[in-house]
Amino acid sequence: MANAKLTRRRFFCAGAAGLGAGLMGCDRAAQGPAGHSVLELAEHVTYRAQRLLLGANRLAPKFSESDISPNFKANGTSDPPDEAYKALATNNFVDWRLRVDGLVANPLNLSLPDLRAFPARTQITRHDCVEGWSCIGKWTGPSLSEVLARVGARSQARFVVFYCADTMEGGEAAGETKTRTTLDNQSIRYYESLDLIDALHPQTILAYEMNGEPLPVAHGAPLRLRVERQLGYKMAKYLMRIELVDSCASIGGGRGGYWEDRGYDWYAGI
Ligand SMILES: Nc1nc2c(c(=O)[nH]1)N[C@H]1C(S)=C(S)[C@@H](COP(=O)(O)O)O[C@H]1N2
Ligand SMILES: [Mo]
Repeated sequence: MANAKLTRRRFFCAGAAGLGAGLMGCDRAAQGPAGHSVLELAEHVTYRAQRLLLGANRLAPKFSESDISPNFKANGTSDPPDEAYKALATNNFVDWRLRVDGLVANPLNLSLPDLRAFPARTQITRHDCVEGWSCIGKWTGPSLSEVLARVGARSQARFVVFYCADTMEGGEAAGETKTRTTLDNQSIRYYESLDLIDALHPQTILAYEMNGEPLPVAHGAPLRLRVERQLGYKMAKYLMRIELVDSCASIGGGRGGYWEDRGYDWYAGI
């Protein structure tokens, strides 16, 4: 298994040098979201090669209404412990806003009605979790590309970072609130990131509906990311903020996502 992976990576690395030359400058190909180590470079070249072989705009398979899973599993956080989130949920997310900022011309705070005013896209797709289960669901919401067009991404922007409401470690979830030092007090929330190729992909949407109903809390209310050609952990739930950046190195553990900081691949293409 390990050997096969290594061989595959070698093949991709070798292939990428030739295939990529005409499409991507070396400087660009050499930059992963997390920096410039040799390992990160290898991972980056691998995903670049996969994209070249599979096509950057390849669509994820679509399914029909009858394929929709009657019980879509909820995974990871299914009921955020954070008081601020609970207050928003109690009030039916009337006061919730999505902050969109960073390397943009016009930062915005978008309410749910603001998001519903964008052209909506509906897609029935299969969600594949790295743990080995899959479920099929129907998702509705604006294309991320429409929202990014509204804020006007600057040319330096290379990654889109998604910040979530749910504390994973060290915060209210741990049941401590008062007696910690400033450092301990930093609660770690779920976050994720995409490069612009996946961010602008037509099936990458900000979903406020699941199976024709407002997104339930267990699945990320009021808004979650759907990025249909990647594994489940990329699909950030409980979105609070989207930031355009030129590097993820200074965010969280620096590897582009909560699970990435704990060893998962940043590029989780399927
Ligand atoms: N904010 C947040 N987003 C998250 C998670 C999480 O724990 N918190 N878990 C991820 C994982 S591992 C999966 S498989 C999917 C699960 O989505 P679901 O609950 O709709 O099945 O959400 C992803 N997004
Ligand atoms: Mo997952």
